[in-house]
Amino acid sequence: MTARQESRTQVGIVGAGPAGLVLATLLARAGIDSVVLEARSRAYVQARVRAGVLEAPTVDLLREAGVAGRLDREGMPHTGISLRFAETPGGPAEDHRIDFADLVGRGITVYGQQEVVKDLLADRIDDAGLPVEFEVSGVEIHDVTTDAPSITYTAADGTAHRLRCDVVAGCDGFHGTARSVVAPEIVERVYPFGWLGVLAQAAPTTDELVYSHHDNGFALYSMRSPEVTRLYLQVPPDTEAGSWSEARIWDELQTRLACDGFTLNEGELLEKPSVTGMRSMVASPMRHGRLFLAGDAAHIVPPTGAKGMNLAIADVRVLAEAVERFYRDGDERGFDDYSATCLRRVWRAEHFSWFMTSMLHRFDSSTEAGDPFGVGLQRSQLRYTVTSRAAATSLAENYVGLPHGAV
Ligand code: RFL
Ligand code: PHB
Repeated sequence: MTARQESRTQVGIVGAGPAGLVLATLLARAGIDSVVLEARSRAYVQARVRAGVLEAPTVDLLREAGVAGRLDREGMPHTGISLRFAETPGGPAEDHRIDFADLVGRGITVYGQQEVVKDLLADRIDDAGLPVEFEVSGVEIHDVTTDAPSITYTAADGTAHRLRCDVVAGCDGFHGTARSVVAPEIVERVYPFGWLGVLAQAAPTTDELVYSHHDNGFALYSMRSPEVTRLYLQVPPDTEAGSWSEARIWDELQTRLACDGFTLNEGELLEKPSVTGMRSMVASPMRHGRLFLAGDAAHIVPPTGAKGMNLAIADVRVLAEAVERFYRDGDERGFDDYSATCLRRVWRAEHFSWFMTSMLHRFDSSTEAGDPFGVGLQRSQLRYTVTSRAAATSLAENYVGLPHGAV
């Protein structure tokens, strides 16, 4: 057996999703070296279709980091969303616009997560020549309770490596391994449904996202560009994406999104439909010694509040500041505060995502008797949200994103 190749950096980052790549960018801007280790190929991570909504503080951060050039040119600024529902069961649905600009003076930007990832990889690899190792396997994190942790892994060419560092960032997502090294307490809730998502070559017919509460279940109307629509349907949790024909998907979208004056353009599906389970999960603490968890590795929200990627980016802002303080002043207080600081924002987003999920989905589709009391509560909450300026402002403030450090 050949010996492991040894190398050293300041921060070893596991995972090249939004958390790992934004962290690497912020550290580079502060003159701190890092190496990013990623299990998948560059092409794969650049093509993975996921989030679409950037909060205002996320856009601010990407601008400050100097990686928002294309986002500013191609991102679609939105100043509101619509909640669509019928006043009475079985009645005609109506749109109720939540006007973010009027209510909180800020908006969101619709820009695909994979576009953010492409921009960050281009900045790091193509422009700055900094390291991201793709297609690594067998990642193991060692000695995190000492001040000399390391990461062992097998590189794409089969060679064995040990990366020595001062700090390890576990940015390896929900299915990663870093969380097990921290061994945090986990609290979670699994919802009795999933989302079937499709990406279609079809021009959006409204400028804004539509969240539709319908007797058949929830539907979401979103977009990626002036030519591409992104759509989701609530489905039973164990649904095989392949069991829904294209015709059935469009039929159900037409039914659940039907509203006077609204047309849903249909078009060729640009990728196979996929089903995502819906869960809430919080791991705490988010740190063990010199290992820090960030993003989906530490917490999951159901996508109804559009918070997952934004939370991942908020975590690594806190981590980058703590690491900077450590190298600048030898001060570890940022490390000590990391978990509690992040978890305050995490729990706010958990609550908001749970609230949006609870208000908009059908929870009773599996039982014949249904849950008329639950539906009555949902309708009441929807009405209250669209008729009370205070309630609408609360939704708007959470949706566009509370300022970093505000909670
Ligand atoms: P990621 O993006 O999962 O990245 C983790 C990376 O780690 C790699 N990895 C490993 N690398 C090395 N060794 C290992 N052992 C490894 N194990 C894993 C993985 O290959 C991957 O590249 O986590 P990160 O960076 O924390 O980012 C989180 C976001 O991706 C996630 O929260 C969002 O996609 C959630 N989300 C949404 N978030 C929003 O802010 N707004 C939205 O509108 C939104 N919509 C969504 C969503 C997620 C969805 N799905 C599919 C889960 C809509 C959907 C349908
Ligand atoms: C998306 O465009 O993928 C999207 C938008 C809003 C959400 C979730 C996903 O709440």
